[in-house]
Amino acid sequence: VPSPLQLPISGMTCASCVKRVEKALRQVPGVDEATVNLATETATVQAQGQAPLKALRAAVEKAGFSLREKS
Ligand code: 9UX
Repeated sequence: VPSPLQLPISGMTCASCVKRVEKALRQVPGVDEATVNLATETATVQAQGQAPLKALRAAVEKAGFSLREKS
């Protein structure tokens, strides 16, 4: 997965949601930084080498949100 990666996130409605998603993404191995824009519902993830999309998705879902594939 190329970095930085833009991930559309569904289900966030407040600043606390944003922080939860950022924290979850930052805990994925290989992720250097993750920031979430609530207005655009997009996470920007900086990762070294391969941060597997599967792991990023799992982290987002574990935090209680969902990830939409960009089509
Ligand atoms: Mo506040 Mo965000 O309950 O889910 S954390 S809306």
